[in-house]
Amino acid sequence: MAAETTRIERVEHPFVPLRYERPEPTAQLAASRGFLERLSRRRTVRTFSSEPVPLELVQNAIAAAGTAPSGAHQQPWTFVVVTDPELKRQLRAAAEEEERRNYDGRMSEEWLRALAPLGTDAVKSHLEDAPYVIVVLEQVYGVGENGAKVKHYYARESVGIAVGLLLAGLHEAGLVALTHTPSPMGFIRELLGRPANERPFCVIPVGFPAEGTTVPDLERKPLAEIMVLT
Ligand code: IYR
Repeated sequence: MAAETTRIERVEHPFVPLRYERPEPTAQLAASRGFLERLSRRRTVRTFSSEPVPLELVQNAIAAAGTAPSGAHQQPWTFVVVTDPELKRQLRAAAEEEERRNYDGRMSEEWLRALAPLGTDAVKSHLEDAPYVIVVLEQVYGVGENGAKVKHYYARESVGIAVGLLLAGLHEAGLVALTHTPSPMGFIRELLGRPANERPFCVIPVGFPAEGTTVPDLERKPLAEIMVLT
């Protein structure tokens, strides 16, 4: 019976052979080390040059993000690439208004202390300076034919994975980015005129670093601290 069911499903949802080329062990190790070394050099940057960036670099990184695995392969993400200076200005103004309230009382002392090493404040010039501001939206549910709601599974987790790939792709392209989570983010959906099923997930200004950019002197946890082998 089980075999029968499987056969019928395979006719409706056929599989194709996996395209997989097993690398030589030495090439495999070199690729893995190279990837780690390149990613280790990624830093979050908060000051951007307004120098233009070829659009294809951003398109390719977003297409790479779109290769992320997702719950039930529903691909519950939208990436809005904001380039219009007026829209960027409005984004900045709205974000700064909210952030001023955060920094002037909405955030706890403990939170402010945790952020102190990063040097963040309510000034969000990156939203205007960076040539691209990618707004990542989570499709909380899908919209089917005649507007019916389609349940999405693990949308948040899926979008989180996609953002990881996006950041890696931008870094590979020699660009810098900031993973920015304005809070609250509701204003963004309105400003961009996005539909009700899309919830802003994060905002990623992208570009080249401004001349003289500095970053906090941070260290990453060593492997021994983040990996448990049992
Ligand atoms: N959303 C605020 C505060 C902020 C919170 C965390 I957690 C950060 O890692 C950085 C900033 C802001 O954008 O400034």
